[in-house]
Amino acid sequence: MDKVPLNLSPEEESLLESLEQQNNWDGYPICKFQGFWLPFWLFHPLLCFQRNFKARDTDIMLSSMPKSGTTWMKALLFVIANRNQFPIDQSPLLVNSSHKLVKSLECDYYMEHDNPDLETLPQPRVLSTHLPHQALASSLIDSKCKIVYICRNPLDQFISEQHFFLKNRLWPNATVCPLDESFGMYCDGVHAFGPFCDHLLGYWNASLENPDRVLFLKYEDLKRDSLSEIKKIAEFVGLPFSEEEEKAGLVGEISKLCSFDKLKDLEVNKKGVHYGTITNNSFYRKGGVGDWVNHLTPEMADRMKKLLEAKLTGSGLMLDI
Ligand code: PAP
Repeated sequence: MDKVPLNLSPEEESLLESLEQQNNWDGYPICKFQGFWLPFWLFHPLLCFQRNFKARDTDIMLSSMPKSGTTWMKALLFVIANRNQFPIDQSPLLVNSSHKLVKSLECDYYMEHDNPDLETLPQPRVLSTHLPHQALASSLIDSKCKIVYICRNPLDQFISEQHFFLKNRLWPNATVCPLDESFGMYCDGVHAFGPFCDHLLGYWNASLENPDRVLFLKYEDLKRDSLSEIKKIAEFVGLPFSEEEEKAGLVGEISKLCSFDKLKDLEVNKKGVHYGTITNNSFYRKGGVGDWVNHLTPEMADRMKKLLEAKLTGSGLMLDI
Protein backbone atom coordinates (compact mmCIF):
# COMPACT_ATOMS: atom_id res chain seq x y z
CA MET A 1 0.00 0.00 0.00
CA ASP A 2 1.24 3.50 -0.79
CA LYS A 3 2.20 5.59 2.18
CA VAL A 4 0.56 8.86 3.15
CA PRO A 5 2.30 10.74 6.00
CA LEU A 6 0.36 10.05 9.19
CA ASN A 7 2.48 12.16 11.57
CA LEU A 8 2.31 9.54 14.30
CA SER A 9 4.44 9.60 17.44
CA PRO A 10 5.99 6.22 18.35
CA GLU A 11 3.26 5.73 21.01
CA GLU A 12 0.53 6.52 18.49
CA GLU A 13 2.12 4.19 16.00
CA SER A 14 2.05 1.27 18.40
CA LEU A 15 -1.51 2.16 19.46
CA LEU A 16 -2.57 2.16 15.80
CA GLU A 17 -0.83 -1.17 15.24
CA SER A 18 -2.80 -2.69 18.11
CA LEU A 19 -6.15 -1.73 16.55
CA GLU A 20 -8.36 -3.75 14.23
CA GLN A 21 -7.72 -2.57 10.68
CA GLN A 22 -9.57 -2.88 7.36
CA ASN A 23 -9.76 -1.18 4.01
CA ASN A 24 -12.66 1.18 3.46
CA TRP A 25 -14.72 0.43 0.34
CA ASP A 26 -12.78 2.96 -1.68
CA GLY A 27 -9.53 1.31 -0.67
CA TYR A 28 -8.18 3.57 2.06
CA PRO A 29 -7.18 2.04 5.38
CA ILE A 30 -9.41 2.48 8.42
CA CYS A 31 -8.94 1.40 12.02
CA LYS A 32 -11.49 0.69 14.74
CA PHE A 33 -10.93 3.16 17.56
CA GLN A 34 -13.26 4.04 20.42
CA GLY A 35 -15.98 1.96 18.79
CA PHE A 36 -15.93 3.44 15.30
CA TRP A 37 -13.99 3.18 12.03
CA LEU A 38 -11.57 6.01 11.45
CA PRO A 39 -9.46 6.71 8.32
CA PHE A 40 -5.76 6.25 9.20
CA TRP A 41 -4.87 9.81 8.30
CA LEU A 42 -7.34 11.14 10.89
CA PHE A 43 -5.88 9.12 13.77
CA HIS A 44 -3.33 11.74 14.83
CA PRO A 45 -5.69 14.72 14.23
CA LEU A 46 -8.39 12.97 16.29
CA LEU A 47 -6.06 12.46 19.23
CA CYS A 48 -4.92 16.09 19.03
CA PHE A 49 -8.51 17.29 18.87
CA GLN A 50 -9.51 15.20 21.88
CA ARG A 51 -6.47 16.39 23.82
CA ASN A 52 -6.40 20.07 22.91
CA PHE A 53 -9.79 21.37 21.83
CA LYS A 54 -11.33 23.96 24.15
CA ALA A 55 -15.00 24.47 23.46
CA ARG A 56 -16.79 27.74 24.07
CA ASP A 57 -20.38 27.97 25.20
CA THR A 58 -21.08 30.10 22.14
CA ASP A 59 -19.72 27.52 19.65
CA ILE A 60 -21.98 26.08 16.99
CA MET A 61 -20.90 22.59 16.01
CA LEU A 62 -22.21 20.84 12.93
CA SER A 63 -21.99 17.05 13.13
CA SER A 64 -22.86 14.62 10.37
CA MET A 65 -21.96 11.40 8.66
CA PRO A 66 -20.29 12.21 5.32
CA LYS A 67 -22.80 12.79 2.49
CA SER A 68 -25.70 13.56 4.80
CA GLY A 69 -26.02 17.25 3.97
CA THR A 70 -22.82 18.68 5.46
CA THR A 71 -22.13 21.14 2.64
CA TRP A 72 -25.70 22.43 2.80
CA MET A 73 -25.76 22.79 6.58
CA LYS A 74 -22.38 24.53 6.56
CA ALA A 75 -23.81 27.11 4.17
CA LEU A 76 -26.96 27.58 6.25
CA LEU A 77 -25.17 27.84 9.59
CA PHE A 78 -22.59 30.25 8.21
CA VAL A 79 -25.25 32.54 6.76
CA ILE A 80 -27.50 32.35 9.83
CA ALA A 81 -24.62 33.09 12.21
CA ASN A 82 -23.17 35.93 10.13
CA ARG A 83 -26.32 37.54 8.78
CA ASN A 84 -25.78 40.82 10.63
CA GLN A 85 -22.32 41.17 9.20
CA PHE A 86 -22.98 40.33 5.56
CA PRO A 87 -26.12 41.20 3.58
CA ILE A 88 -27.32 38.21 1.58
CA ASP A 89 -26.25 39.69 -1.76
CA GLN A 90 -22.72 40.21 -0.42
CA SER A 91 -22.40 36.88 1.35
CA PRO A 92 -18.92 35.33 1.37
CA LEU A 93 -20.76 32.15 0.37
CA LEU A 94 -21.10 33.60 -3.13
CA VAL A 95 -17.35 33.41 -3.66
CA ASN A 96 -16.17 30.75 -1.19
CA SER A 97 -16.87 27.06 -0.81
CA SER A 98 -18.91 26.41 2.35
CA HIS A 99 -16.13 23.98 3.35
CA LYS A 100 -13.74 26.93 3.45
CA LEU A 101 -16.11 29.08 5.51
CA VAL A 102 -16.93 26.34 8.01
CA LYS A 103 -13.95 24.10 8.53
CA SER A 104 -13.79 20.61 9.91
CA LEU A 105 -12.06 20.07 13.24
CA GLU A 106 -10.44 16.76 12.33
CA CYS A 107 -10.04 17.20 8.57
CA ASP A 108 -8.86 20.83 8.57
CA TYR A 109 -7.80 22.42 11.87
CA TYR A 110 -6.23 19.43 13.65
CA MET A 111 -4.98 17.98 10.39
CA GLU A 112 -2.96 21.14 9.79
CA HIS A 113 -1.76 21.69 13.34
CA ASP A 114 -1.61 19.68 16.60
CA ASN A 115 -2.93 22.62 18.56
CA PRO A 116 -4.36 25.21 16.17
CA ASP A 117 -5.18 28.69 17.42
CA LEU A 118 -8.97 28.71 17.31
CA GLU A 119 -9.28 31.54 19.79
CA THR A 120 -9.07 34.21 17.11
CA LEU A 121 -11.95 32.84 15.03
CA PRO A 122 -14.92 35.20 14.94
CA GLN A 123 -17.69 34.41 17.41
CA PRO A 124 -19.84 32.46 17.35
CA ARG A 125 -17.38 29.92 15.99
CA VAL A 126 -19.09 27.64 13.49
CA LEU A 127 -17.18 24.34 13.33
CA SER A 128 -17.87 20.94 11.90
CA THR A 129 -17.05 17.28 12.42
CA HIS A 130 -17.88 13.83 11.11
CA LEU A 131 -16.86 12.21 14.39
CA PRO A 132 -19.42 10.19 16.33
CA HIS A 133 -20.77 11.64 19.56
CA GLN A 134 -18.67 9.33 21.76
CA ALA A 135 -15.45 10.62 20.14
CA LEU A 136 -16.10 14.31 20.76
CA ALA A 137 -13.56 16.11 22.94
CA SER A 138 -14.72 16.13 26.56
CA SER A 139 -14.50 19.93 26.60
CA LEU A 140 -17.21 19.96 23.95
CA ILE A 141 -19.47 17.63 25.88
CA ASP A 142 -19.00 19.64 29.09
CA SER A 143 -19.62 23.03 27.47
CA LYS A 144 -22.98 24.58 26.66
CA CYS A 145 -22.16 24.81 22.94
CA LYS A 146 -24.85 23.92 20.43
CA ILE A 147 -24.54 20.77 18.33
CA VAL A 148 -26.56 20.55 15.13
CA TYR A 149 -26.67 17.03 13.71
CA ILE A 150 -27.95 16.25 10.24
CA CYS A 151 -28.77 12.73 9.08
CA ARG A 152 -30.00 11.38 5.78
CA ASN A 153 -31.68 8.28 4.43
CA PRO A 154 -28.72 5.86 4.66
CA LEU A 155 -29.45 4.48 1.18
CA ASP A 156 -29.12 7.93 -0.40
CA GLN A 157 -26.11 8.66 1.75
CA PHE A 158 -24.43 5.46 0.64
CA ILE A 159 -25.07 6.16 -3.05
CA SER A 160 -23.85 9.73 -2.66
CA GLU A 161 -20.63 8.51 -1.06
CA GLN A 162 -20.10 5.83 -3.70
CA HIS A 163 -20.30 8.49 -6.43
CA PHE A 164 -17.98 10.75 -4.47
CA PHE A 165 -15.39 7.99 -4.14
CA LEU A 166 -15.61 7.20 -7.84
CA LYS A 167 -14.87 10.84 -8.60
CA ASN A 168 -12.22 11.48 -5.95
CA ARG A 169 -9.40 9.27 -4.74
CA LEU A 170 -8.72 9.91 -1.04
CA TRP A 171 -5.77 7.50 -0.94
CA PRO A 172 -3.14 6.92 -3.64
CA ASN A 173 -4.09 4.19 -6.12
CA ALA A 174 -7.26 3.37 -4.20
CA THR A 175 -9.80 1.21 -6.02
CA VAL A 176 -13.49 1.50 -5.21
CA CYS A 177 -15.13 -1.87 -4.49
CA PRO A 178 -18.01 -2.98 -6.72
CA LEU A 179 -21.36 -1.65 -5.51
CA ASP A 180 -22.65 -4.89 -3.94
CA GLU A 181 -19.43 -5.35 -1.99
CA SER A 182 -19.38 -1.73 -0.76
CA PHE A 183 -23.03 -2.02 0.22
CA GLY A 184 -22.28 -5.17 2.23
CA MET A 185 -19.49 -3.37 4.09
CA TYR A 186 -21.75 -0.38 4.70
CA CYS A 187 -24.50 -2.57 6.15
CA ASP A 188 -21.89 -4.34 8.30
CA GLY A 189 -20.84 -0.93 9.64
CA VAL A 190 -17.34 -1.15 8.19
CA HIS A 191 -16.91 2.31 6.67
CA ALA A 192 -15.40 5.63 7.69
CA PHE A 193 -17.06 7.04 10.85
CA GLY A 194 -19.36 4.01 10.94
CA PRO A 195 -21.22 1.99 11.93
CA PHE A 196 -23.69 4.60 10.70
CA CYS A 197 -26.47 3.26 12.97
CA ASP A 198 -24.29 3.92 16.02
CA HIS A 199 -23.43 7.38 14.66
CA LEU A 200 -27.14 8.19 14.31
CA LEU A 201 -28.06 6.76 17.69
CA GLY A 202 -25.22 8.52 19.51
CA TYR A 203 -26.49 11.93 18.46
CA TRP A 204 -30.15 10.91 18.64
CA ASN A 205 -29.81 9.82 22.26
CA ALA A 206 -27.82 12.96 23.08
CA SER A 207 -30.61 15.06 21.56
CA LEU A 208 -33.16 13.28 23.76
CA GLU A 209 -31.04 13.74 26.87
CA ASN A 210 -30.13 17.36 26.13
CA PRO A 211 -32.61 18.82 23.65
CA ASP A 212 -31.31 22.34 24.18
CA ARG A 213 -27.74 21.21 23.39
CA VAL A 214 -28.23 18.82 20.47
CA LEU A 215 -30.60 19.41 17.55
CA PHE A 216 -31.27 16.33 15.41
CA LEU A 217 -32.25 17.17 11.82
CA LYS A 218 -33.09 15.16 8.72
CA TYR A 219 -31.96 16.09 5.20
CA GLU A 220 -35.37 15.08 3.89
CA ASP A 221 -37.19 17.49 6.27
CA LEU A 222 -34.92 20.29 5.17
CA LYS A 223 -35.75 19.50 1.55
CA ARG A 224 -39.49 19.30 2.25
CA ASP A 225 -39.85 22.43 4.37
CA SER A 226 -36.68 24.51 4.29
CA LEU A 227 -38.26 27.62 5.78
CA SER A 228 -39.51 25.96 8.98
CA GLU A 229 -36.26 24.04 9.41
CA ILE A 230 -34.14 27.17 8.92
CA LYS A 231 -36.20 28.99 11.57
CA LYS A 232 -35.84 26.00 13.89
CA ILE A 233 -32.05 26.00 13.42
CA ALA A 234 -31.72 29.75 14.02
CA GLU A 235 -33.79 29.52 17.17
CA PHE A 236 -31.83 26.52 18.43
CA VAL A 237 -28.45 28.22 18.01
CA GLY A 238 -29.76 31.24 19.91
CA LEU A 239 -30.07 33.52 16.88
CA PRO A 240 -33.82 33.54 16.15
CA PHE A 241 -35.19 35.66 13.33
CA SER A 242 -36.81 38.90 14.45
CA GLU A 243 -40.28 39.82 13.32
CA GLU A 244 -38.74 42.44 11.03
CA GLU A 245 -36.40 39.87 9.47
CA GLU A 246 -39.28 37.51 8.87
CA LYS A 247 -41.45 40.26 7.39
CA ALA A 248 -38.59 41.27 5.11
CA GLY A 249 -38.46 37.70 3.80
CA LEU A 250 -34.95 36.98 5.08
CA VAL A 251 -35.67 33.30 5.80
CA GLY A 252 -36.69 32.76 2.18
CA GLU A 253 -33.62 34.62 0.95
CA ILE A 254 -31.33 32.43 3.07
CA SER A 255 -33.09 29.33 1.82
CA LYS A 256 -32.59 30.44 -1.80
CA LEU A 257 -28.96 31.42 -1.31
CA CYS A 258 -28.14 28.03 0.22
CA SER A 259 -30.21 26.01 -2.22
CA PHE A 260 -28.61 23.26 -4.27
CA ASP A 261 -29.26 25.00 -7.61
CA LYS A 262 -27.85 28.33 -6.46
CA LEU A 263 -24.68 26.94 -4.86
CA LYS A 264 -24.00 24.39 -7.58
CA ASP A 265 -24.00 27.17 -10.19
CA LEU A 266 -21.51 29.43 -8.43
CA GLU A 267 -18.14 29.74 -10.13
CA VAL A 268 -16.29 28.76 -6.94
CA ASN A 269 -18.23 25.50 -6.68
CA LYS A 270 -18.00 24.71 -10.39
CA LYS A 271 -14.24 25.12 -10.61
CA GLY A 272 -12.44 25.12 -7.24
CA VAL A 273 -10.75 22.27 -5.41
CA HIS A 274 -10.74 21.28 -1.76
CA TYR A 275 -7.92 19.56 0.17
CA GLY A 276 -5.75 19.94 -2.91
CA THR A 277 -7.45 17.30 -5.07
CA ILE A 278 -11.17 17.06 -4.30
CA THR A 279 -13.16 19.05 -6.83
CA ASN A 280 -15.70 21.42 -5.28
CA ASN A 281 -18.28 20.33 -7.83
CA SER A 282 -18.21 16.79 -6.44
CA PHE A 283 -20.03 18.12 -3.34
CA TYR A 284 -22.96 18.95 -5.65
CA ARG A 285 -24.32 15.97 -7.56
CA LYS A 286 -28.11 15.61 -7.60
CA GLY A 287 -29.08 17.00 -4.22
CA GLY A 288 -32.35 15.08 -4.13
CA VAL A 289 -34.25 12.51 -2.12
CA GLY A 290 -34.56 8.88 -3.16
CA ASP A 291 -31.85 8.60 -5.85
CA TRP A 292 -30.96 5.20 -4.38
CA VAL A 293 -33.78 3.58 -6.40
CA ASN A 294 -31.71 4.19 -9.53
CA HIS A 295 -28.75 2.22 -8.16
CA LEU A 296 -29.81 -0.35 -5.56
CA THR A 297 -32.00 -3.43 -5.89
CA PRO A 298 -35.21 -3.94 -3.87
CA GLU A 299 -33.35 -6.75 -2.04
CA MET A 300 -30.65 -4.30 -0.94
CA ALA A 301 -33.29 -1.86 0.27
CA ASP A 302 -34.97 -4.69 2.13
CA ARG A 303 -31.72 -5.56 3.85
CA MET A 304 -31.41 -1.93 4.97
CA LYS A 305 -34.99 -1.83 6.22
CA LYS A 306 -34.40 -4.94 8.33
CA LEU A 307 -31.13 -3.54 9.65
CA LEU A 308 -32.76 -0.27 10.67
CA GLU A 309 -35.61 -2.14 12.32
CA ALA A 310 -33.17 -4.24 14.31
CA LYS A 311 -30.97 -1.32 15.34
CA LEU A 312 -33.42 1.54 15.81
CA THR A 313 -36.48 -0.15 17.27
CA GLY A 314 -37.14 1.19 20.73
CA SER A 315 -34.97 4.29 20.22
CA GLY A 316 -37.82 6.46 18.97
CA LEU A 317 -35.79 7.34 15.88
CA MET A 318 -37.66 6.73 12.64
CA LEU A 319 -35.99 6.94 9.24
CA ASP A 320 -38.24 6.95 6.22
CA ILE A 321 -36.31 5.18 3.52
P1 PAP B 1 -19.54 15.88 2.86
O1 PAP B 1 -20.01 15.23 4.12
O2 PAP B 1 -18.44 15.16 2.18
O3 PAP B 1 -19.28 17.34 3.03
P2 PAP B 1 -22.24 16.28 2.03
O4 PAP B 1 -22.34 17.69 1.74
O5 PAP B 1 -22.77 15.81 3.34
O6 PAP B 1 -20.76 15.76 1.83
O7 PAP B 1 -23.01 15.43 0.94
C1 PAP B 1 -23.07 15.76 -0.40
C2 PAP B 1 -24.51 15.52 -0.80
O8 PAP B 1 -25.29 16.67 -0.44
C3 PAP B 1 -24.65 15.37 -2.29
O9 PAP B 1 -25.77 14.52 -2.45
P3 PAP B 1 -26.01 13.63 -3.78
O10 PAP B 1 -24.75 12.91 -4.07
O11 PAP B 1 -27.12 12.70 -3.43
O12 PAP B 1 -26.40 14.59 -4.83
C4 PAP B 1 -24.95 16.79 -2.73
O13 PAP B 1 -25.55 16.88 -3.98
C5 PAP B 1 -25.88 17.23 -1.61
N1 PAP B 1 -25.93 18.68 -1.47
C6 PAP B 1 -24.90 19.57 -1.49
N2 PAP B 1 -25.35 20.81 -1.32
C7 PAP B 1 -26.70 20.74 -1.21
C8 PAP B 1 -27.72 21.71 -1.03
N3 PAP B 1 -27.46 23.00 -0.95
N4 PAP B 1 -28.98 21.27 -0.94
C9 PAP B 1 -29.28 19.95 -1.03
N5 PAP B 1 -28.35 19.00 -1.20
C10 PAP B 1 -27.07 19.38 -1.29
